[in-house]
Amino acid sequence: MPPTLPATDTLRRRAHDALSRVGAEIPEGRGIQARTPITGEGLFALAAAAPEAVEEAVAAAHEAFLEWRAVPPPRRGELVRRLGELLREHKEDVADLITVEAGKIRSEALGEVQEMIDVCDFAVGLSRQLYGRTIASERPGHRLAETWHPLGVVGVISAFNFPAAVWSWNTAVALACGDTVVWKPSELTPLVSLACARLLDRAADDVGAPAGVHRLLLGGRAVGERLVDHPRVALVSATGSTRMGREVGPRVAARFGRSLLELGGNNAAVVAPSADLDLAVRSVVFAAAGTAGQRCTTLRRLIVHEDVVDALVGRLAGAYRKLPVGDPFDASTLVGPLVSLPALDRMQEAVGRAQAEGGKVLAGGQRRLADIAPDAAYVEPVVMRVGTQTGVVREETFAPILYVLTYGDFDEAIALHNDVPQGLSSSVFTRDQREAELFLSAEGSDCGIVNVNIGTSGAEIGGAFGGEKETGGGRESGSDAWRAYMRSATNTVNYSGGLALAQNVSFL
Ligand code: UN1
Repeated sequence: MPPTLPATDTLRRRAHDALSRVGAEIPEGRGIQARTPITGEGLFALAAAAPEAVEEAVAAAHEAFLEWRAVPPPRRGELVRRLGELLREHKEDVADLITVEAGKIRSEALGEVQEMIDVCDFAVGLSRQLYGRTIASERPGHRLAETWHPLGVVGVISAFNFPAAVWSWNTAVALACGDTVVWKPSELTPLVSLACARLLDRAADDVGAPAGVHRLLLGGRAVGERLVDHPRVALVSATGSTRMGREVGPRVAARFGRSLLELGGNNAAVVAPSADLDLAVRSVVFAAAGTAGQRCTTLRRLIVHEDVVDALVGRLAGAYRKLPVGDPFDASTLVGPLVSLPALDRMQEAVGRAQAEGGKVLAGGQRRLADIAPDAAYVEPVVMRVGTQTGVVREETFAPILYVLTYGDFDEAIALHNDVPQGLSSSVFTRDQREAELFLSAEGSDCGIVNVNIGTSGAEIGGAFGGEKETGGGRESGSDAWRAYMRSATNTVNYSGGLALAQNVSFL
């Protein structure tokens, strides 16, 4: 049977139904076109916020902040708990919208909503654990302590590839921390954001939180710029390309705001001769071809010991040839569409450049389904051998391209691994404990995420998420990433009855 795709009308109805179950209205109008990468066609014309709307949204969020910051943190946690409950109830609906708008296969779309539920649970717990330290004072009768306070309005700018989860990492934690949020999602995924925002509004209503704790702004670059430059936005948390971060970081810094940047990844895995190759192949294929290569944690470089490279690439090429590419709603599909035709152009250009630089394609690369969906970007993930780590291999192309390099000794593998501008996620496949520990050590991987015998993508929310170098340095989600959403105050309390100056200074 020839492959088929759902009709755009069917997808439009599916999105419409999911939104109505969530209780969200579709703000029909002009400025934003909701599309589906499944057919590449338009779904709804939506009203975009005018840049002036940023002022009103930030003012409302600030107003709400003045109230919200005084609510005891465990009570703030109740809002996040309610959001988690609503996400459980509407898991399928939000996942439907993620598949329609981002093209994720079903289990990955459901996984994204699970990630949101998980971070809500985390943030509810966090709402009782915003710990400060008590510090030993050098003076008698003094207490030295650190207190954490809410920061203010947090501006969240998110990308198409995790259209809901990245918002939830920021929002669940920010709300528990006592902040309020103004969200500018990707223009490619407005429907997902309408659903998320509606669920949070409902949660706020249910628990009696101020309505302004969250505002959604559907809009383009001008809206994002106003948010970034707004003096009332205490923290800008932005996920996207390094190019975007290069603009956002300095602009926020110029007004002494804070930024939390999650930018490009050019993630690698090292495969040592002792590696369990069965495990490595399965991990690599998921990390490199999963989500059609459109995660910032996607595996893009594979650094393989020369003794095992032939065996490994043979098996990888075999696995790649069998990857089912197509309708992401079809349960047998593993690779859905790229988000847009320009994304496909960028992929093909990168493969062409790598070939011109001496690379050889081992499997994949053909466009698929163009006959039935000329506006959609279905493509076979590519695995290719490259001789050196130059040119295009050092860049992040947001597509399923895996470059295979070889190494002779482990120090060389680490050097190759670290010799790119980005520093998000990394893995080593080895059964040699010395290699594993070296990779995890200060002399090993320079990334924010460093794994052993598991791929680069699919991090759990309990750990802090983020990376070094051109990835931007921010940390989101678990561990103590919450501190970025709060400000600390150092308190000295003198209960001695006398005056003792620090450093033994005498005065008066
Ligand atoms: C992203 O691609 O922007 O680790 C986030 C992962 C997911 C999140 C990725 N938990 O792949």
